[in-house]
Amino acid sequence: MICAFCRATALALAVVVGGSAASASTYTLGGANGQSSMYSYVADGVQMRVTGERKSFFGWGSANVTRNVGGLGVKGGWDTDSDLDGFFKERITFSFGTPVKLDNVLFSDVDSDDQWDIFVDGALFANNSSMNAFLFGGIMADTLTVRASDWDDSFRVKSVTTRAGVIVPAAVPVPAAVPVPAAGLLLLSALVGFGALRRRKRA
Ligand SMILES: [Ca+2]
Ligand SMILES: [Ca+2]
Ligand SMILES: [Ca+2]
Repeated sequence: MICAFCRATALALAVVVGGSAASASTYTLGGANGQSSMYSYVADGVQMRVTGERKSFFGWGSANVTRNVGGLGVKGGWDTDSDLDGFFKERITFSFGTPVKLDNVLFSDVDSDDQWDIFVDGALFANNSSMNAFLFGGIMADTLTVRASDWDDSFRVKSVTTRAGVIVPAAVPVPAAVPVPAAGLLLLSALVGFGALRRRKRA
């Protein structure tokens, strides 16, 4: 039997989820089985390209993105695991056509030993996280990168959700303007000084 409080909480949660869904765009990544050097998705007119990489002795190199109903993974070389896995040090990058406000990313095929490192615009945002869905709080991003943290991590990226709304570029610091009275005084004293100089020259 479901307790009344639990049911009320579940209902409230459903309302919250339903409410936020109206103002968010979700890229659902799962689809027909396959692999490609790049997958492309569109949500609310914003294109998102997905590419994969794998780290070898020579550094990061491109690898195929794999797809199944559960979401996207990465596979390349001798890799037999089509998930995004840490054994072959794989990472997957989502590049947006225009900057977006990130809301969350959802993972699938997640076991208790799976963790991810998250990068926003190339900068580390979260290390060794197991938060699923991972919440971004609306941070602005051109790219989102997910990397398997350790050798034993193996999972898929199921969806990426962005928030609706006009993107306001980060404010550029502007030097403080000199208050008008002070500027006026400065100008006045300069003029007076200039005038005095001219009078002295003429004399
Ligand atoms: Ca893999
Ligand atoms: Ca797993
Ligand atoms: Ca792990």
